[in-house]
Amino acid sequence: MDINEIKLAIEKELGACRADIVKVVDQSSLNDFKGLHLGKKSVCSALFSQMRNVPSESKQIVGKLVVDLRQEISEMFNKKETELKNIALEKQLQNEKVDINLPGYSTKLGSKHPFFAVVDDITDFFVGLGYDIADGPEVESDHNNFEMMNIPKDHPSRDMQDSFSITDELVLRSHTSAVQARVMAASKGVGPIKVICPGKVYRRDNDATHSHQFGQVEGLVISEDATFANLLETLTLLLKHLFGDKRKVRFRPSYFPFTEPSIEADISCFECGGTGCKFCKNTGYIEILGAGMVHPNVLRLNGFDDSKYQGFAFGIGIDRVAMLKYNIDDIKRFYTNDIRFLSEFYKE
Ligand code: FA5
Repeated sequence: MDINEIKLAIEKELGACRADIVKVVDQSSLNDFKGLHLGKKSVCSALFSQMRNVPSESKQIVGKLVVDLRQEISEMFNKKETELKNIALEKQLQNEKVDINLPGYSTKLGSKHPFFAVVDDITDFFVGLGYDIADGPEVESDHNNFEMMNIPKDHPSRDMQDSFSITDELVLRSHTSAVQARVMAASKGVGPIKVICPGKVYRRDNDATHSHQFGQVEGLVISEDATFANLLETLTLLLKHLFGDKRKVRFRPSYFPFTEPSIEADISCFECGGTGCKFCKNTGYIEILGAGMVHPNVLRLNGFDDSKYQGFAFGIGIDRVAMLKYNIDDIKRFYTNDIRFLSEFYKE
């Protein structure tokens, strides 16, 4: 082949390529194009193999022409390949298109249940005074719930808290005082102890201010010098923190088998403000907590030397605090899941 014939063949091949590339519409026709014009049997390959017959003085010129031809065809191929990829991508984007004009779903944010708002408030208050937080199970041994709290089996003082028995030795705990026994056992007779124990408790009770399930926060302080004055100061600070100065607080002597002396604290009634009504059984006050100096028997039973250590303890009713704080008329509202009640505590 002389140089003119080669030039002619290149022109012809380029013309064929230009005509073929416009017919390429998908990957398969693109593959055919590649096979035909860049493959082993293509004009390009044939021209390369003809190179050995080209006279040496023309080799350089002819070689460049053939290399340029292959480059031009490759560019046609690459351009088409990119074009097809873009078309496919565009199609995919169209299919996955999100209509941002659709209105979104608005989610209503809830708020803390009033019961847990009170638990958190009381917990924060005591953590601020340097108390630790302890926990215990709701299914508790008779031993921890009663016996270690100086309430022996068959003793009349058991009547104060009628619990739900699971077996003779297991009960649903009737007060968070059961955690006292656990904390004291873990301390192995060595003080000081300064803990609160928030949790749920169960009793056979049922009226507007008494439920079969309710919450308490127990407090226990044992040291060589904890006094009754410290107890009164702690409780006064707590009740002021919870209810402010408006509600009247009164302490009165009481009885608990695990404390001596014992007291109870009442808050003026949320319904009548202290004049007397059906909620406060005409007393003007609602009982909120029990407390006292830890009974020496409890110290001894739980491994503490009562000639060295003394302490105080208290148990606050969480639901009662919430009722008085938020003027809630029936304790059962806390767990009947009435959304109208709960939505009163939503923050918009
Ligand atoms: C006790 O449970 C003692 N363990 C508290 C205590 C701890 C005293 C440490 C001394 C030392 P009481 O039974 O009074 O005490 O209950 C304490 C508080 O729990 C009550 O003041 C009241 O606020 C709440 N409470 C009691 N029974 C119910 C009930 N059925 N429903 C809702 N709250 C209740």
